[in-house]
Amino acid sequence: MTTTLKSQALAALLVQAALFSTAAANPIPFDKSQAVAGPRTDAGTGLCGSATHFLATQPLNNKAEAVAILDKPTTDPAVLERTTRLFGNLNLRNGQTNTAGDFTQPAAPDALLPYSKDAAAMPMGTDSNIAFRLRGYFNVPATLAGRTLSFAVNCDDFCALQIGKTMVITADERISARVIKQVSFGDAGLYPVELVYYQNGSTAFLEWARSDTAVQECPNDICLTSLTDPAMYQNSFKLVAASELYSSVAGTSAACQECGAAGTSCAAGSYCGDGLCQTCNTADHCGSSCQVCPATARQCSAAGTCVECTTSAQCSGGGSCDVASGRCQTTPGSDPKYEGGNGCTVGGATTAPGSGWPMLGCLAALGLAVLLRRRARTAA
Ligand SMILES: [Ca+2]
Ligand SMILES: [Ca+2]
Repeated sequence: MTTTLKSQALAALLVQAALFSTAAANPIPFDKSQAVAGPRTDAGTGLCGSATHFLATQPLNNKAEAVAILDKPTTDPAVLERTTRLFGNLNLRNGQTNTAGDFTQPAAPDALLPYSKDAAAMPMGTDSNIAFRLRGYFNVPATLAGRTLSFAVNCDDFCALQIGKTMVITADERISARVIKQVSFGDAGLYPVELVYYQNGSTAFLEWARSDTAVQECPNDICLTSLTDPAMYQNSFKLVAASELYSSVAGTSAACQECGAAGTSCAAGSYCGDGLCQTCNTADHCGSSCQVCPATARQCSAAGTCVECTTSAQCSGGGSCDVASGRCQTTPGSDPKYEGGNGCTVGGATTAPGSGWPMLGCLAALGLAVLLRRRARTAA
């Protein structure tokens, strides 16, 4: 890029920053209309990342240029190499010095960006020309719903964080590597996230953190103080943890295959959800045919069929789930349709089904009847 182009870009970004500085902090609102499911209770394992080591004809200048690289097929001459996998540690750096960012060892050890010039990088590269896209879900438990949270990114050269359909943060190291934005989730749930990053040359790092309090957004959108500065932020910023990030709506998608761009598709039995190929294991995408489960059977079983329940917690009124049939059963004796079904018959009289002592009594009666019949046969 020529010096003129660079200064023009800088001027445009400065104007943008100045415009934003006049607006008072107003948390970006989210509600369940942007979530894909209710909150998860199992621990997450991180986001899916796709990193491309690209052939640079000139440095990338904005998100759209990075996305264009990331969407290219691996056969494209601009794509030198691509790797996809789970990323649990969103505290990344390249192999150069002065790339620790705000969060680093010993409290928060950094991970190496793919294509860093370091033998430990997976895979190793040149430290330069890296486009990186992380996709997946951020879990909002009931304890975080309704509060004002503060998201912060710190990156070199560029990163952009989107949640649901809303662009939350764009940080450009030429203006400010570090940006803080307040958000508020009205509802608990699983929210799609996408983090796009690129590195042209020299130093490179990417960090995504959160404070569960309303931290003042940076004056002029230029944050000069480290997010880990105890006097400024009272240690309220923590890196977003792997345990609150997911690679799929249900289960995990460790293969991290992206989809949605031209020429991409997902294998049979999987579907493209929020840019990732995911197993058809949800109520809206169930089984080998990836069917939408009907209102009367909104659970997708492990076998890939739509059922009423897979656990008793999904049965209302204290009923229990018969996992084999996937049907909720009411408490025995209270539902006419089960009456007599599990009872035992002694001398033509049906005994009501039950558990515990009544059942033992029933078995004892059966045993006595058999004994009496044998005696009668012996006598005859
Ligand atoms: Ca760091
Ligand atoms: Ca850089």
